[in-house]
Amino acid sequence: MQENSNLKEIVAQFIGDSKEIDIKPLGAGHINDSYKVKADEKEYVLQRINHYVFKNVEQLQSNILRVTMHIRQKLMDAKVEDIDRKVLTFLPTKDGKLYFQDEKGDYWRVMDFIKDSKSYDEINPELAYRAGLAFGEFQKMLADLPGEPLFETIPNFHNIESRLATFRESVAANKVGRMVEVSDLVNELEARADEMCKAERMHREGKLIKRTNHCDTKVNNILFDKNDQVLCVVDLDTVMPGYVLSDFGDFIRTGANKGAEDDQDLYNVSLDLAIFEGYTKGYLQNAASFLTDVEIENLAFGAKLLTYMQTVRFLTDYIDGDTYYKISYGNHNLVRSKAQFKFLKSLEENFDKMQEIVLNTAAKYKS
Ligand code: GN1
Ligand code: MG
Repeated sequence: MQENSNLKEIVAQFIGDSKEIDIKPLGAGHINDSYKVKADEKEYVLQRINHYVFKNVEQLQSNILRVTMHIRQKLMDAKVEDIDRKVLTFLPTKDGKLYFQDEKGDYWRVMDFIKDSKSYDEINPELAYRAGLAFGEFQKMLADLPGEPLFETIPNFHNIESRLATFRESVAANKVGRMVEVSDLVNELEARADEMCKAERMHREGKLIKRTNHCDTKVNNILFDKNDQVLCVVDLDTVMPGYVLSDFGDFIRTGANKGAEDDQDLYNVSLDLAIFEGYTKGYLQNAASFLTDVEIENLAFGAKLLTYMQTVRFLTDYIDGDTYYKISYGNHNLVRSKAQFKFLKSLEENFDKMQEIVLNTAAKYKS
């Protein structure tokens, strides 16, 4: 953790000097570092933006500003109460910028902390239903974002063809000699590669469109209030154009897994169909009206694709010697890869049921 006195100076760039200030680490993101700041009774979130991952912080923050302003306007138009807890508010620096770059070259931002909020790593079908409504609403609100499409804050972020190309380079380079351990898993992934590239093919053929997506719909990126009602969607770094099946799929990957993303006990890892059903119902209740048939028909595939993609990404990082994701122990990325692959197999076993749930639910909410 960064020296606290440094952090205080950084916070002062956004809120000026405070009489009393307390700064503690917050959350469990794999990329950025987050801190909770309490300064003279007000609470904030301070984040160091990982600029090795997000190479253009200016564009990143400009996306986030456009997205939060647009949502705020929608909430105001709809006369929603308590708007400050329903959309993130970023603070400008003394110089009017949305980030501060320190002398080491690190990038920082500050947002208001949303009071009395919590997030879950494990949820139940009712909460999944509410999360589905929230992500459906999020896409709906951003459907008419004016102006140019958002920047791709990470180019080809959810493009599996590009992820596989990188993966294959890492396999061939075998930089740290870990290939012997993982060759079976590599073969399993290669056996599915063609199927998984289906979305990119459909896009090229003009059949599958891109919309403004969240692109990190992890279950813990939804904030709930003390009565378990959804407040808002957070972690907007990757909001960018993408396929809706990606957002649907990433929630199922994280929210509908009976085990953890990095479960060491693969016995724990499998699909919870009731959560799948809850999320599908919430999501389609808000989204069925604007989705195309092709988008709907591929939502369940999205769950497989995003789980597959995450397996590929964790395994690539393991083979490269752990340069991207924060890890807590030596073979953490390998454990993550195996747990994700086990979840993929569970999705494959349940695929027909998932597809049936999606199609039946869509029929109910369409028109
Ligand atoms: C990263 O930092 P976090 O936990 O919000 C990653 C996601 C992955 C996720 C895996 C920018 O998200 O794409 O799905 O880890 N974010 C980036 O848990 O790579
Ligand atoms: Mg994230």
